[in-house]
Amino acid sequence: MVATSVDYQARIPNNVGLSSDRRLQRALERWLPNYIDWWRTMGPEGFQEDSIYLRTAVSVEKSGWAHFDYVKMPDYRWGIFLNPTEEDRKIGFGDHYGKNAWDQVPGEYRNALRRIVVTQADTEPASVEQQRLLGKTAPSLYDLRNLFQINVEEGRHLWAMVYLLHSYFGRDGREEAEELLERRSGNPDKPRILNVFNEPIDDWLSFFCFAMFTDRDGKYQLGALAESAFTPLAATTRFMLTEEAHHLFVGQTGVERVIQRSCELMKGDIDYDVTNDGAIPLGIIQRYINRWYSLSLDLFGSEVSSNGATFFANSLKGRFQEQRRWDDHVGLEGSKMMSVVRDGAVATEEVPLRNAMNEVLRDEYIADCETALRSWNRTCKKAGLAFEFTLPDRKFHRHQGEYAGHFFNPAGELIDEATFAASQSEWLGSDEDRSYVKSVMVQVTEPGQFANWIAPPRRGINGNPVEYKYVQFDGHTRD
Ligand code: BYC
Repeated sequence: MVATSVDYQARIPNNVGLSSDRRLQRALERWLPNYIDWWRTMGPEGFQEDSIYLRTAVSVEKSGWAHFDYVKMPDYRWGIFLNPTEEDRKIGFGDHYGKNAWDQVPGEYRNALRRIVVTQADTEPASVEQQRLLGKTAPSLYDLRNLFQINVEEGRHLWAMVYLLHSYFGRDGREEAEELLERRSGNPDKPRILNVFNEPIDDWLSFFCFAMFTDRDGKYQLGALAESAFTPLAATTRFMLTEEAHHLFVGQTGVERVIQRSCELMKGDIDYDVTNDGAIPLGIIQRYINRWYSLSLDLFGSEVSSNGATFFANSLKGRFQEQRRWDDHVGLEGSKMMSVVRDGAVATEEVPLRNAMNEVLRDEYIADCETALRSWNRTCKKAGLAFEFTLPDRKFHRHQGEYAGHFFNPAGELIDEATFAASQSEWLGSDEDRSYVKSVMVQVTEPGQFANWIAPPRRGINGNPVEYKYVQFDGHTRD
């Protein structure tokens, strides 16, 4: 067992017995002020002295793990929590299948595991940086609070990964932890590691698409790491997944509320132009979906990946819900048919299963995204509008892996660069689309009121009404 009972009174709340490991405790307490400095400079701009109605993790029990109250963000209790794991945990996949799981990092896998932890860790502060200006244009107090909830929890996920680095990777781990606070989203000299985390998120439709599509990659990556033979990583990511569900909810329902509002204004007339009312046309929403979905597909890595094969073989990273969904956990037998580009045409090739692990995970992700699309399309149908949102083909607009460097239309047909360039704005949004969306982003701070481009949610947070005062501007920092 890695987890102990929760010590919530400690400077760093935790259930990892921090008070009994003075060296680690001191190292993390030294990291804490650097983290707070980073939060104050790179976290949400303004609002730091305001009281936000936030959920804080206080326990790892399934019921009652969270506490809701008003908190000033810099005072948020960023803690380290691991889900308890079974006493006699066995390895569930790969070459070490069936052997005892590891409480320490095996020397031969140290570099690979550190790389996985650092890559995961890097996304967390990156997303906070990407979203730092959004508060100034929040469409309601409800949405403003949800943004900050996500931001503080991404901060806590960084803590979770930094705990692993400090605790299990010695001096290298401590150096990596420092660097996590030094890289900056979008900075050409010291960018974040994965491509999407360097893309600006400067309007709320982008934010909702990011929480829908990019956070959903997080669900699958964390799910795969939750299977790891390295128990501390599995236990940490399992608890992160508990928090992650809310982020996906914000994304999926956020996009849905934008669609719903436009549909309401269209009153069944597919030709009605909702820009008359400052709402967002369905065509623009589709283009934003195309962009954020295709960017997020890149996060699964190459279709054919020897790294992916090694991670699986070494029992470091499994498949999503490996135990529940798969029978063969060794993966030496099967194969996967994959579309590849050969001699200027798309061909099908058979790839050994282990080399296709990134693609296996991407398949699960795509199926999950399709479910959300069906729900959005029901919203259009209910409003009597013959409009269907679609996901572009997985080969469209890719920058990593097999399809990078080639050009595809959203239907997945190989095209030449000039044809792609000619239709790029129609598929991925134009400067005009983006400046229009930005132009309707106005800050609304009256409890229960919403900007005209978004419908209110069905219900409020934690049993409170939608018109609850989710943010109190004690600090008068909202402008
Ligand atoms: N951008 O075989 P390859 C989340 C690199 S999101 C830039 O293709 P591999 C969150 C790769 O590192 C979840 N580089 O792929 C969401 C490798 O580099 P090196 C984050 C990329 O190794 C919202 C090279 O290309 N978690 O939590 O299987 C808000 C060739 O490698 C990209 C994780 O990612 C890219 N998109 O990598 C907040 C889990 N893709 O070694 C949070 C940990 C690949 O040649 N990461 N490369 O220098 C991993 O498991 C793997 O590293 C990857 C795939 C999934 C990224």
